[in-house]
Amino acid sequence: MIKVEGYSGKARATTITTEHGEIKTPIFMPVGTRASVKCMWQEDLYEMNAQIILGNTYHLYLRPGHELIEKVGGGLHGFMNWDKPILTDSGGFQVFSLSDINKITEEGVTFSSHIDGSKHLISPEKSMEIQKGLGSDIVMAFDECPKLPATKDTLRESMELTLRWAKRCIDYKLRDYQKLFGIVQGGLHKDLRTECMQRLEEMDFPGLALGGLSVGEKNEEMVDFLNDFVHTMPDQKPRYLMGVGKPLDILNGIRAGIDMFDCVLPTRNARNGQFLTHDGPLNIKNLRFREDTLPADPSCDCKVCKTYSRSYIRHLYTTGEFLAGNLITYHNLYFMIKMTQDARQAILDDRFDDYYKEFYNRYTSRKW
Ligand code: PRF
Ligand code: ZN
Repeated sequence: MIKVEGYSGKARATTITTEHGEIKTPIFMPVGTRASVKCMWQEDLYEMNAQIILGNTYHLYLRPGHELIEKVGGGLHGFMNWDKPILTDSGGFQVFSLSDINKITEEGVTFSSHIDGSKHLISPEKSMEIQKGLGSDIVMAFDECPKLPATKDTLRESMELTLRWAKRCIDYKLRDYQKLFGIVQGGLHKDLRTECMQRLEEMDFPGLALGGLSVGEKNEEMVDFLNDFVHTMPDQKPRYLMGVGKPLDILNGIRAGIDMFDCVLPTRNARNGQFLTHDGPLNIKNLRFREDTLPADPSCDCKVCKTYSRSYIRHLYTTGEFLAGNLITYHNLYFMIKMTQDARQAILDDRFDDYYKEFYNRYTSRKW
């Protein structure tokens, strides 16, 4: 399912093939939790060259339900009319971060819905059943994601549970075209991570993800871990860093050898007025932009930056016009996708380190 096209240091460019098309990596995947990338038309996403989007088992199971999505659309692709690849997260992480957990047992996780308080059990089999109904191209195993810091004993126990759940996931019959990714847990301990990865490798998942990062540890600890670990992952399988992150985290991940990323920040922060720019994040609420006629990011060639001034978008934002969220989201996703495309080209030209340094220096040199 993967063709590795080249390395520049540990960074790599690949093509991943799925039922709904190819993904050129490194890639940022916009998050469409509830079958919508918030504020975006699918057309906008095609236009900015989004190659794959993400959906969430937990949310779609609760509303509108995977049965309805399957009945009405034959799956998520038909339901939302998106014909490129889709990856769905398994619900494990969202159950832990959003719901009132009642208990975690060998069987699965019992929780109360964040919407109406109703009680549910998601087990590895239930997560697979939901993701089968959704028909995503890439299905994630059901895992437990402990918050950091945690003791090594806790991390080991959690990792063992994740491995037993992984086995139940891989034994479940999905649709023929669906690819199931295993999730490596184990905190910041290289020995636990290596053991977890080897035991997942014995089950032979077609792709591997790193979970349990960006969950309370220092940023530097995550980056050190990635530099130390990612290059030991199997060469001929996609490598996905889950829920990470900010632009510099992604560049650091690419430098360590990660292929795929997702994060809600570019879309969520957009709705709080934050533009990502080559000179660092900029908040449009700031009074200094009141009469500023420049585009949000003068180095960006997206249609928002070609059309509108900071002053105008600030006005939209401060008066509560919905267009503001739409414009900022569009730019931010364009920015993330362009950044990974430029990184890919730099890898193919074997000049990734120069690209990294240039981006990093400019991004960190100016404070708005
Ligand atoms: N597991 C799953 N989804 C996730 C994570 C995880 O550990 C994270 C952690 N950064 C984000 N999304 N299943
Ligand atoms: Zn722009």
